[in-house]
Amino acid sequence: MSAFIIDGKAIAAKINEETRLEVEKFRAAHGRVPALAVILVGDDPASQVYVRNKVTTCEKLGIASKMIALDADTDEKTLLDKIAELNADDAVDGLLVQSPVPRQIDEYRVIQAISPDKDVDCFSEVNVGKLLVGRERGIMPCTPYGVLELLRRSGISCRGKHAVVIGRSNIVGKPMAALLMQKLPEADATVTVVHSSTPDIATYTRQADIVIAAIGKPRFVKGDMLKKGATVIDVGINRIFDEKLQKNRLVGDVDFDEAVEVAGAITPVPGGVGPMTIAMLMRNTLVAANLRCK
Ligand code: BQF
Repeated sequence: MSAFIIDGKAIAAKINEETRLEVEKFRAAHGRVPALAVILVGDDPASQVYVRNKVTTCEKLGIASKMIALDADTDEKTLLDKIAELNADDAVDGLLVQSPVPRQIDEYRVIQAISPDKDVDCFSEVNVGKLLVGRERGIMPCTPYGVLELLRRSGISCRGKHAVVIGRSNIVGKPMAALLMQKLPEADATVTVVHSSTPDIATYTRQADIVIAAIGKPRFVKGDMLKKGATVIDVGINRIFDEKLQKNRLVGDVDFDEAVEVAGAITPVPGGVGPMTIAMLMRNTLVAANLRCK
């Protein structure tokens, strides 16, 4: 029996439609639309695709967007000045700097420079702190929250289940674990985090009801690392050269062909978590706009 394939693209489209209607209400109430500013430093091709996804989705939902492209050799001061300008700009509700930034710039300092009220990525110390103590104001980390929504809207409960998160990044692994263990109806899991220094990752994943793969290693999770019927959420986006197709293609952190035969439900790459990340960014922008109007 092959696993149920969770259609992230379709679920994200549903969420985006809900956001579009809320944007319309916001416009009726405030006489303007929510606005997102995206700063891109340099010309990394993957980053360009991600920024384009964000800007085009904004356009579809009626959210105003502003893309600020800076040269690859931009210094930190110039970027921090730009952030300060956008922090002070009343027409901007959400602000993010596309990751990664070039080496001459300290990404941590850049993230902390963004006003927590406009921090729609939910990366700032204040917002991460609020998430951890269960006091978020509505802005949630995009990818982890997207994963939770994907599960909830697929009718997969996390309550009391054993969730194993592979990876401990500040963007996915850590906030994912924090969210999953929240005492909320859509979370409430028993959480294990494994990472690059864990000796035998398979020992843990074989005990998991839900596996969330976010390690950035193409097809790392094999079929024999999974319990029969487990839910497998693949957060990985890796570009590999496909010998058969003789071109680059996207693969996740999960060996899909193997895992689909063992899992009960699984997300594909592309069309799984990726579109959800964008949908939650749009939602965060709307939430930030509503909070700023209070
Ligand atoms: C899809 C990202 C690593 C590092 C920085 C849809 C996206 C990707 C895939 C997308 C990502 C990954 C984004 C699909 C934004 C997700 O159909 O599968 C959308 O645009 N993402 C990012 O902004 O920065 C990253 C991954």
